[in-house]
Amino acid sequence: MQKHQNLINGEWVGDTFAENSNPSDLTSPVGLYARATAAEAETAIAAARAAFPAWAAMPPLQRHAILRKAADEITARREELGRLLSSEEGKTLAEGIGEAARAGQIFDYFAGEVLRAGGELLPSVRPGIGVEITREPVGVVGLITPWNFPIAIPAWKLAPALAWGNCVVLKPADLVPGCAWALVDILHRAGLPAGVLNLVMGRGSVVGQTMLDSPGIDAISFTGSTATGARVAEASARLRRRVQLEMGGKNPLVVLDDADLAVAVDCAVQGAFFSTGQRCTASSRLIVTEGIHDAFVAAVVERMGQLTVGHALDSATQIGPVVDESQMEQDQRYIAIGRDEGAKLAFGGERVSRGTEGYFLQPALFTDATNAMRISREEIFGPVACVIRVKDYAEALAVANDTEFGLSSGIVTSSLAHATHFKRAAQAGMVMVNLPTAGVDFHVPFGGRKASSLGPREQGHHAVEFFTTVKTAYTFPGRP
Ligand code: UN1
Repeated sequence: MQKHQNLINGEWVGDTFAENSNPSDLTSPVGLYARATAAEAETAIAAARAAFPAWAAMPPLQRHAILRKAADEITARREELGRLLSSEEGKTLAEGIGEAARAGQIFDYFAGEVLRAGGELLPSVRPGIGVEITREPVGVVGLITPWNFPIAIPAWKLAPALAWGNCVVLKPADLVPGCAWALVDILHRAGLPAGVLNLVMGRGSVVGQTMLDSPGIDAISFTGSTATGARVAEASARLRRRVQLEMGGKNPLVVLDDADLAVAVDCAVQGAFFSTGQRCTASSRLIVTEGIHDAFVAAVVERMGQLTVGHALDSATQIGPVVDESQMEQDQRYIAIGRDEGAKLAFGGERVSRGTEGYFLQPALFTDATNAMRISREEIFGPVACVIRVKDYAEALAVANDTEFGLSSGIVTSSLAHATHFKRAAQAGMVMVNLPTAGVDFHVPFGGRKASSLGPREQGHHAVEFFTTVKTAYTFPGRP
């Protein structure tokens, strides 16, 4: 099996490796990937610090060229990268290739942002004085990325960090080091100077903890669970470090009586079960008004019966495996909890076997759920959704907002009045009308409210808020 080392200060290093497993086929691991020690993580942080002044001062056209070159290689290799992604994470090949292509688009976009960096020029309130507002890189940025988007999330944190002149220490999720390694290899060969980008694959308790405790890291961008996010925030507060946290979701999809049934079913099935439901933007609460409720449930159940669950690389597969044993246990535990709470399991929920040894789970739909049940309140992060029946739009909106989370919120309706009201009243960072709650563009802000997010938005130009710091300079040119 091929061995993949960590990149620290421009060198590939490390001699302890762990197997990267394939959730579709536990007998065919993806490769061996290094596990960094705490000392290696410290070295990576120091290398990033040392590389920062020269990288921040590098002429924009050179930075642009490196990111552009990386974008081109990612795009050209999207099928191979997609296959690697689907092998290590388990989403279908079509989803894997789509995600790899998205990573290429993200680098392309941020290569352009390098050249668009600018500032503001204002007259002072005092005569004869000018004020310049400019942005500077933050310094050394720590990126901690989750397993469910093995290439897109590293890309959407790395590209803006590098574009705006920061140095990076990247710690990808332990379960999916493969795509992060491939991305770092591409960027390294595209010409990044030594130390500008360091890859420290390994355990959260070792590598992640070292990053949290290090005053050498000026900012941390994290995507993952709400519980881990809270630890990142606490450790960072002690060090007065900037944080950007993207955490859980319990996203509502409201379906009103006036919805087009086919659109509603499509949004629900896509949003709840595609990517095996392993998205913080997944629609896990389907809030349905009583006039359409029975027809909607019947149509969703029928569609679910047609979904093919199987090996991620099999072209017929629509729902790949669950990522690993502990996520499988969590999904099944919540399915049991839902039953105990009195919700009705209308479809699926059983572990199924296929030709290979993997974590295959039939997507599950609960009906007769209330918004007070644990299955309606806690993030499951699997292909499990519940239907909550409501009287009318007003009740639907109240239920949609009655959650500790606030990432994405969707509505299916043909009423302009309801759609418009919902866009304003939904307590979420993102609102989708006649679209699934999951699946976002790469060039506009991404993020949520309440327990879902903390700090400035990711993606698009808005990412500038996190990856740069503002300087206000006053000049009095007429003064001798
Ligand atoms: C999407 O829905 O297209 O972890 C992206 C997640 C999110 C990304 C979702 N940060 O699921």
